This record gives sequence, structure tokens and C-alpha cells, in this order.
Amino acid sequence: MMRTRLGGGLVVVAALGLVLGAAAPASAHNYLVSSTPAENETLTELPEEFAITTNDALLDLSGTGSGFALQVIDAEGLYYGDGCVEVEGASVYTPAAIGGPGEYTLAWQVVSADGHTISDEFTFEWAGEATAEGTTSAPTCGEAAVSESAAPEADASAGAQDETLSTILWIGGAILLVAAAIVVTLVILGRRSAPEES
Ligand SMILES: [Cu+2]
Repeated sequence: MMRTRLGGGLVVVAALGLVLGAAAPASAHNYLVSSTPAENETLTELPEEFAITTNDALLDLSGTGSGFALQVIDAEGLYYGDGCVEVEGASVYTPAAIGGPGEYTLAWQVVSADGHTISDEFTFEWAGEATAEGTTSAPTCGEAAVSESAAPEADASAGAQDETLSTILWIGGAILLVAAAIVVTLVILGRRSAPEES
């Protein structure tokens, strides 16, 4: 009886050791080994794609890049690009788009080989011309982003609403005037015909 318990305990300890041993290599997360642009690099020409490469294969379970992100953000906090990413082996790519010259942040998020999500960011310098307009919110692949000029557009539609309201008031006033004219005409006609009837 005692021996069986001891044996069972040893089996548990051995199993635990196996689990821990197996878990140890998997718990090492992917880390950044290279990127386009590189950290602190000054870009004078825009590459076709921004990219980051980690030390190990990435886990793109859905095959759609879900859980992965590459964001290009300017000093004012505006986002550039369409939010789409492509995961290939140890690398993540996104089509390059950028605003005016200045300092930018490239923020990245990947799903590590062990299934954990890891993220980090670094800055780089852009010394070329703008190729795109920034958006106030992070772009989502396949969805039109809110552009920087959204606020003035909202003001314009408010102005259009005011115009519509004044048009309605004007038309309403005109109808009232016509109605009043008809009533006056009927009253005058009524007065003229009244003596003939009585
Ligand atoms: Cu992990």
C-alpha cells in the first residue's frame, strides 16, 4: 500500500518534470531580429512594405493575420496604412504608406510560437514626401478608416442641414402666403355674391 503510494508520487513528479521540461522551450517568446525600417533608421525612400522579422516562426492559426498588427503612427498620433498584414514564417508585412517628414513609431504585435501575443514598438525617421493621409483611429484591414478631414466634413453637413431647414421654412412661409391670399379672395368673392343670394 505504502509502496504503491510512493510509486504514484514518483510518477506524478516524473510527469510534472516532463511537462515543465516540455514547456520550457515553448515559453521562450519570439523576439525582433530585424525590421524595415530598422529602429532609429532615417528613411529617404519608401519601401514597398514595412516589415518585422522575429527569431522564430509565428503562429498564424487563422491564416488571416488575426492577432497580428503593424502600425505606423506619426508624432501627432495619426495612423498610416490600410491595417492589412501578411504573416509569412517569422515575418509580418504591411503595405507601406506614410505622411509628411518627421519621426514615426512602428508598433507591432505578433502571436508567438507558443500562442502568446507579444508586442513592442520603435521609432524611425521619415525624410521623404507624404504618400497618404493619416487617420485618427487605427486602420482595420478591409474597412475604410476615419480620415483626418472627417471633422470639417461633419461641419459641412451641419451647414447643409441649416440650409435645408431654412428652405423648408421659406417654402412653408410661401404656402402660408398663398393660402392667405386664397382665403382673402374667397372672402371678397363671398361678400360680392352675398347680396345677390339674399
Ligand atoms: Cu508565452
